[in-house]
Amino acid sequence: MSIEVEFITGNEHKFRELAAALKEAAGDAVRLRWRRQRYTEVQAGSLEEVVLHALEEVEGEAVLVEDAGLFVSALNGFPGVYSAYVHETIGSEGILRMLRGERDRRACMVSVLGLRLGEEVRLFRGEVQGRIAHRMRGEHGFGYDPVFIPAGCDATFAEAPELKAKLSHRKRAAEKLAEYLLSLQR
Ligand code: ITT
Repeated sequence: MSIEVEFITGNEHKFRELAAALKEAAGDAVRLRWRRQRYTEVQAGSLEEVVLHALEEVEGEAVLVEDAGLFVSALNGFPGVYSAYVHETIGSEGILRMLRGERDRRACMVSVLGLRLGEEVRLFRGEVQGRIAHRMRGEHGFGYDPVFIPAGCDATFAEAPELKAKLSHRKRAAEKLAEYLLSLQR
């Protein structure tokens, strides 16, 4: 038996990364389909609230949405829930500018996946700690990947996609999601 889930996102990178992570964690037991659709991202205080609101808006029997963000310690967690808007406006360069001269480069990337299966709603959170590079590095990935270096590493996610596939916030959230979906099939 396998479960088919529709991942609703306008971002193809997110779809590819999540599909690969789920495949690794659940094999053929979970099939992820991509529904390329944008939905309203409410202005809220947490990624969880954004996801819960999105799940109220989208239709479907087995649907998944994700809200992700970059939380920079020296900026008290900014851009956080505003990550998409900040990326569209000032980009990763803007984050580098705000951190110019700052020694505390710590940051965290977070993914919150929201699943609705019939009436049941579940959230799965994944985090990866790291730091902000001093300049943009690497060609792979998307979003803030060129400036994010996971803890214990020297390369940014954009320089080392294999590293991102192994330990990203999305990978960690996907493992929790896979565990839940597999538990339904036992
Ligand atoms: P949706 O259609 O799924 O909302 P999105 O690209 O708007 O796609 P988010 O709102 O979840 O995705 O992402 C917020 C911002 O964080 C956005 O600018 C992304 O590019 C960036 N981001 C998300 N995941 C990332 C990742 O794995 N690495 C680097 N940046 C990421």
